Amino acid sequence: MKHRTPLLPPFLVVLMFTAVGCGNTTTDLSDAVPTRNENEPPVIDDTNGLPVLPVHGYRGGEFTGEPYVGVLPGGEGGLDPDRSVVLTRSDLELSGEQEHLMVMDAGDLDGDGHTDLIVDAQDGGYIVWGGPQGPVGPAVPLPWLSVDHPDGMGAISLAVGDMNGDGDTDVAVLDSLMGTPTYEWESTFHHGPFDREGTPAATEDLPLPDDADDATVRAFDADGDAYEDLLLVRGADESPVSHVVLRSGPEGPAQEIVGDTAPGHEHVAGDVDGDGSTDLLVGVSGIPNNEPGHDDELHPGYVDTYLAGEGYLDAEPVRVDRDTEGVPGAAEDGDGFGNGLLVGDVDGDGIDDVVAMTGPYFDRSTATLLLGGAEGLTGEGGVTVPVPSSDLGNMHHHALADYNGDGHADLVLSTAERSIYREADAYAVFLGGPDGFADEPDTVFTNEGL
Ligand SMILES: [Ca+2]
Ligand SMILES: [Ca+2]
Ligand SMILES: [Ca+2]
Ligand SMILES: [Ca+2]
Repeated sequence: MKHRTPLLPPFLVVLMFTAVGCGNTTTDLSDAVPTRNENEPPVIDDTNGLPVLPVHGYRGGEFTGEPYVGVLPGGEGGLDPDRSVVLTRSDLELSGEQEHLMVMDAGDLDGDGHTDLIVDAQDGGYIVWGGPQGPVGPAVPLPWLSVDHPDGMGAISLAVGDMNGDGDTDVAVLDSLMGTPTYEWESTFHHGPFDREGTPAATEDLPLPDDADDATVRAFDADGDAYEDLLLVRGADESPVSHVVLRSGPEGPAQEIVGDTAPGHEHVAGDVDGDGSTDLLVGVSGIPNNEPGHDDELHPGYVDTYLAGEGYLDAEPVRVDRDTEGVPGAAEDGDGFGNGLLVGDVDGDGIDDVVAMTGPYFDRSTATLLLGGAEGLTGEGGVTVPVPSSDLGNMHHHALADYNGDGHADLVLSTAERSIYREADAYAVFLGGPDGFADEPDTVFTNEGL
């Protein structure tokens, strides 16, 4: 059964494409709680030109603490918790105390150059406008973003980007009617810019394929033109499923179906061969879904790359697993390779690289760096980083962006959102360099001091 998973994400968790598993009964708590889209492009800080990491959580522990949303700015150590801007419900002038706050996505919706946060506040969807010092209250309710419709219609997914190429940031919303066997859904395209009341310049229907009921949407540029395209990420609990690339144009998103990917669990988009167009990478962990109705088989994990180009989704992807030359370790059943992907240029050669989390199973105990190059993603130069242990839960892939501005993407691991009964969230930042990452994180902190 589905639960509501605004997602994410992942900019923040930012823009990669993490398929959100639902209703699983395995030990992977990460798939039992809402997550954001972690591989989306970093949001640029309003104050020092470095990326910021939008965050949400609880001060003082979930269920007992105070929920907040905000941003962690980039800085010398990768992320600068001392300069964080976090806002509680009272800062946002929202009623209620314990209701969660969650950043669903971020972007400059009013075109003033400051990053704005789209927030699920449990009783509705809101925008928190950005300013020169970061996000500020009060939160402004968004009538077009229902997260608690009386009939169960809740926005499960947003895509933020300029999909009609006019220079203004747009928002595509996929709503789904939960808790019924009918899987009703509706989808809308809101043109930017948005005024300070959150009203879009125009709104129209977003035509999606008939089976979008169990899906989420992500924005990414599939063909290198001025229009951000959509990836419709189908959900199938934890089983690998294919996802649909939809081309955008002057008329907006979903003008044409480009094609389907092969079945996978995880997605990121980046230019891993340096030709200027965005490639699509699909991680297949090989860990079977043990719920009834699924027949996936246990196998070694792998990462498939679809190098962008005409008809690229029809071409055979380039596959990397742990038996590929240069990749540390050896492919084996249950290795969970590719169970979590992030993309960014770590070695600073101008070509995107990939961090693939590795098991065993759902453990994500190591992060494997795979370097991009003229031939795309190969095993060449692959290195692994041990994932630090934390009293606050298992760390997982969170973000990969150049937070200290030295030209090398930095890896953020965290416990955020991966523990249901968390007391606090822990973060570890590995600064990127010409040789990848050090074995130990450069910065470790928790959200208690934010
Ligand atoms: Ca703004
Ligand atoms: Ca636009
Ligand atoms: Ca690179
Ligand atoms: Ca860096």
